[in-house]
Amino acid sequence: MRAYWKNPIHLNVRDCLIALCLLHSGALSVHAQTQASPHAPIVNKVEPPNWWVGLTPDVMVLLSGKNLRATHAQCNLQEVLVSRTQSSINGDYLFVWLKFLPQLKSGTAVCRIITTDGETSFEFPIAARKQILGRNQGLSLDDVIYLIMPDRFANGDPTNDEPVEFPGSHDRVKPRAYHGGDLRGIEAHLPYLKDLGITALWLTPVVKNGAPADYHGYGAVDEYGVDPHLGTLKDYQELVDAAHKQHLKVLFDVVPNHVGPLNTWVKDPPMADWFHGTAENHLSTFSQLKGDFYGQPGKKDDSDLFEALVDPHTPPQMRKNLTDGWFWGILPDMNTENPVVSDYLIQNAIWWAEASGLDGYRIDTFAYVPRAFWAQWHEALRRIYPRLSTVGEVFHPDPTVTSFFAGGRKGWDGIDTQLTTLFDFPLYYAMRDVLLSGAPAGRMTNILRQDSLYPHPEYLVPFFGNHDTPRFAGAPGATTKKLKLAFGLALTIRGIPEIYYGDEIAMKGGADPDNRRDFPGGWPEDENNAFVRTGRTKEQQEIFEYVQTLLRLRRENDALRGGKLWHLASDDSSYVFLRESDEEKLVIAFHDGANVKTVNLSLQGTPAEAVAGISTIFGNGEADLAGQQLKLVLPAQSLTIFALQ
Ligand SMILES: [Ca+2]
Ligand SMILES: [Ca+2]
Repeated sequence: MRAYWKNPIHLNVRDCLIALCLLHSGALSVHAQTQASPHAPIVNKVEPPNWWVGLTPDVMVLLSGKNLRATHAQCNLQEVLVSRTQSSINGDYLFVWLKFLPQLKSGTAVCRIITTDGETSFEFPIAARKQILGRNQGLSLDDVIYLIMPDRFANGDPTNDEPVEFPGSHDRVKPRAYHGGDLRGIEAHLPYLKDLGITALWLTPVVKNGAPADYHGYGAVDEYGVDPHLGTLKDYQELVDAAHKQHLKVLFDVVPNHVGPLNTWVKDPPMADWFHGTAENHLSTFSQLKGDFYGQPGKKDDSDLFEALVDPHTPPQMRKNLTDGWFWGILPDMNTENPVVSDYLIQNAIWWAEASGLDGYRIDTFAYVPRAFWAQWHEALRRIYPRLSTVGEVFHPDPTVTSFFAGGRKGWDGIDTQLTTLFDFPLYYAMRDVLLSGAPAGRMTNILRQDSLYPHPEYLVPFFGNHDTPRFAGAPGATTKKLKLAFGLALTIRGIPEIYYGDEIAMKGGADPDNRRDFPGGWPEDENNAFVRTGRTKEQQEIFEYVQTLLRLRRENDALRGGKLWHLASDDSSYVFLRESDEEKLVIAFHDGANVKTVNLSLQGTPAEAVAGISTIFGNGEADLAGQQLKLVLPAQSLTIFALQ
């Protein structure tokens, strides 16, 4: 970027020297102020720290510091106008609304802040945008997502294991401490992920967190900084670039609902209504309604009662805990109804998209944020990044609940969230119930029949595990065969599947944090390195190859990716379905019973009625086609894929 000085009259000589020096060194963008008065203004932080030409017509800058009750603000670039400012009552914050004139070129604006007690300035670099090609791509039906918790995957840089500002935070023995995994570790293992066959990464949040137990990333203290345990912004940018070069996409885990309890905003918010409530006085997300409100006494699943959010008959008061409460009673809840908060969060998402080239957002705690915000947030992002995908977390077993949050049509409230798609939590619950608790296989068919509730069910994200659920392989009743069945279903059913890191090598573990163990081989001192074949146990290799083969079949067979799903048979122990594309028809036969099973079915009246032959392309099931009569012989606990000719 290039600096130029159209209006130097507002700068004194020292300001100019400091600014030029900083520009040359690429260092800090905040100047020390020049006055000696103890009441003189000080800027410690500028959010966003920079912006881009032609991205938006204006930007709202949040300055943090001291004595920022500005009487006047002006930038040295003629094309950057200060349209208004607003300081917090205590002077610790100043919002500066900048307007960009169309002729603005790249450069660094130096903006002066004048108060009754002195003046200071801050730098605001405005760069040309990078080539758009290959960035901000969005997901497609060809994608398979791989979820990584960066602290637990691979340690690519031992020097950041315990940053100076976080003494005592690193200890691999403690399940809730930082373990040293980082962004460079992920970059170093992209070839492993390519070899496995996934196409997109979802990393749990990379923003800076504050507590020694925040290795998971969901307690932000700086919305514009990469956590120093994980690396730097440059590391993140390089990771996204490296992923793109290898045709892998990257999803950013964004958390507009809340920040961490240690965020400085909690004790000193930029506005009185920055959060829903205060540290001393706030609601919690625990629903005030109990399960019996909807006839579910003794409700066992661990989801909140989102029914109240989708129910047109609940008065706002019955929904308030969920939308305005602090998550678990501890995570400060952003007041997205405040337009300044909303703008802050929207700009933050635009900034990460532009700064890194990321391809989409996984959106945390989606249901806990008022829906009007999501409409605004998506609209602002899509204006710039029309292809950007968003995947919402609505942790709930009922499709009538989850589908309410899907974008593409308005709900009873007149709002279209514009969310691209959702994680298929209802199918997750059904798959686990079927595979681990002996529920009938038809439970899954019962979920799939409700696909009509979604505008685009083909984009749903099926999965059987993530960072918030006990490891499948560690669950009671899990076996290698069961794990294979879980992969078999998740990777052949409709949608864009998600795989949780380490499930491909049968990593074990119970509930959080035991489900977030270190990937073996990610640390130089590890005894076994499961990233390479020679380091895997027989069981690990068996699962790895199973997943790898299924992912290869997905690449080779478009019916497995975007093909239409047709039920062929469903009962207590089996589910047989057809995936149909223009080019091909595949039959997938899932059988969870303890004995071999013969399934006889007629293809008459199905899209497969005119086929002439059938052959097994995956698994050990056998098929015999006589006219339109199909006979399948399915081994105990097996998944077979047949190609129809
Ligand atoms: Ca490290
Ligand atoms: Ca909320």
